[in-house]
Amino acid sequence: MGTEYQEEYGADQIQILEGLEAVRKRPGMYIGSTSSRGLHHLVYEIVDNSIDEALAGHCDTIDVCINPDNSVTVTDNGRGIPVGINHKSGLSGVEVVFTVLHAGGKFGGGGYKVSGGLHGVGASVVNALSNWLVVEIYSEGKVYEQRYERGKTTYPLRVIGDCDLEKTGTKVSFSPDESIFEDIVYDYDVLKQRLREMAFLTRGIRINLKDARPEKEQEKSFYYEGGIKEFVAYLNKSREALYDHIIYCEGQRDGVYVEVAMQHNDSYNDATYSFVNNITTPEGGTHLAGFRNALTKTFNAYARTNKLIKETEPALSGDDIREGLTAIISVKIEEPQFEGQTKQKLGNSEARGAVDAVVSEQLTYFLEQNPTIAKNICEKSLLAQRAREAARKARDLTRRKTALEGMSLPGKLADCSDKDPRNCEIYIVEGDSAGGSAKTARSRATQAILPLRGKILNVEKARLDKIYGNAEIKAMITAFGTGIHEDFDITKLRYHKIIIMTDADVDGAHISTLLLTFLYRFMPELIKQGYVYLAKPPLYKIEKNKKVWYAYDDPELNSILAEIGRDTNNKIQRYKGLGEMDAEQLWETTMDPERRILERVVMDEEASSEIDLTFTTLMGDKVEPRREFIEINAKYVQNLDI
Ligand code: TTJ
Repeated sequence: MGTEYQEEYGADQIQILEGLEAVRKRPGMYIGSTSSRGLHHLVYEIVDNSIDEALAGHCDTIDVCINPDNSVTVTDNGRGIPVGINHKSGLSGVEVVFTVLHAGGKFGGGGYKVSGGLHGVGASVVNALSNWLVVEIYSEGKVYEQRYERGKTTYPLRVIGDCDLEKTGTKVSFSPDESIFEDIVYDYDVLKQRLREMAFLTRGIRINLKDARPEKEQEKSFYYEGGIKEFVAYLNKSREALYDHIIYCEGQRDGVYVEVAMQHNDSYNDATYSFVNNITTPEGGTHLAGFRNALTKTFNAYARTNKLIKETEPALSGDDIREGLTAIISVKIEEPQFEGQTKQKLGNSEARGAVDAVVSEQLTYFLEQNPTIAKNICEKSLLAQRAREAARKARDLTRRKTALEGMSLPGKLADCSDKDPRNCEIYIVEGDSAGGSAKTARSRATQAILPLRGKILNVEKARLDKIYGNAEIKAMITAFGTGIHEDFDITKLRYHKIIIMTDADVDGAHISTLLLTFLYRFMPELIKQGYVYLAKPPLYKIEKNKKVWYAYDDPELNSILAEIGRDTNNKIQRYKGLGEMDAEQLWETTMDPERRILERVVMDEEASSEIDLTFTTLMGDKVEPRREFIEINAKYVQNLDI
């Protein structure tokens, strides 16, 4: 049967096999990488197909299940992938979808196919990168099935049973190929975040996620009637909103479907996230530019007309209006063009005009209808304008100072002697006493120490002028050498390792988070390029017969005790802070490059709205969401890689 079937295959089939072989040879070209990120992309790739069916108006529920064998099953209640024979290839529609590269959704039906970017490469790529894949289609009272192995068809589409006439849909299970991926274990939380985002971006869809692996059983359902309006509410949940309403604009122009939702809060950050065909565009692009233009233009026009700004006063800048703004821009385009180094920036010029037109028109109307909200936003923008002016003056002053005095490093910095940044590290140390030990302990050639006193300024809750006036922040900026904001120049970075060293307790964790918040908001490139680390001091010192061990967590303590025997001669000391270690111990355990543990701080740009939420929740004013957040999700610290 196998050979007979293969003989029926002609040139088309040979091409198909070559196509999928290319995917297996260079998987990174198709799914970005073979790391955990690529592994999770497989799921999004499949779910995208069901989302497309939902956008076409034929599907309202998608189930995603992580199975006990770590395969994944995606089920929808759409019309089902066509089971009929495609005349050109002689294959069933199903087989075309799973074996022909770039065939996803391109046939029949006039459906609105919106995939793009890294996604939208099609189900055939998932198939090629799976050990096995099984698809079932429910259509016209029959259940169809086909199975593939490493992308290769094992038998033609067949009927395996009957089902209810009303039941329609598609079910796909696949098992990622462990010879392709670095790791094939799915992370429930990673899928949860992305599926939640997909649900926000597709109003009215229900997405159910289930983990069926023993010991890991859990499930979650996402359904947002308000779509991106609820996304904005979710991002603002740990903030004080400036007004209750969530401003919403929607429209279509030049083949671009535009949706925008926004609401200001009392913070000073711009939390705008843009998407194209449900894919995040961390580098923005034409849709974001159109939005910003419309926002600036519309608010200035309103403020002038209503005499909120005098004729003699300068216009509000975009930054002023976006201070404390949370916004989602979501566009859908038939053929998105992605630009930039990482292909995360939308290039289609028609998107600029479409977003600009839709937002300008509807926002103008909204402001006219809601004068109280309009005035509220304009007043906040005017305050932002004044603070920005004050900050600019403060910055000019420090700039002039450094120009006059040369690069004057902060007095508290104990710098290293080596001047090659690649060899140099700077330890940011909490408190003067630990700072003192670190200065004694360090290797002078390559390790610099900057002690910071007491609590660090929470940049989530301070305006720019206050931030630039803060002594600890000024010390860090001058020590790093890169400058900040528009002056930021990573090539001037004086240390290729910026190491945050704080006590291993709650206060220490808080200080680390404050420092990371500052770096994330003001010098994100440092994190993106992997220059930021957390030092990991030991939690325990164990002594027995004059021998010493250090344990960095409880499991390690237990394994050391198991090894040396639990007896009364053991002396176990629980370190409460860095201050309890003398310089030698600090060197041995936390600073010696040969022995220390460093955690590199990583940032998943595709998850930036979640990272943002992490910082606002951890650092914001509202206590309730913070508690909930810490309880369910110590995630952000766990996100740090060794
Ligand atoms: C395409 O146009 C004709 C009617 O069916 C349309 C279709 O293919 N719908 C569809 C595909 N619904 N769901 C899918 C699908 C679902 C999964 C889980 C995986 C794949 C590859 C497709």
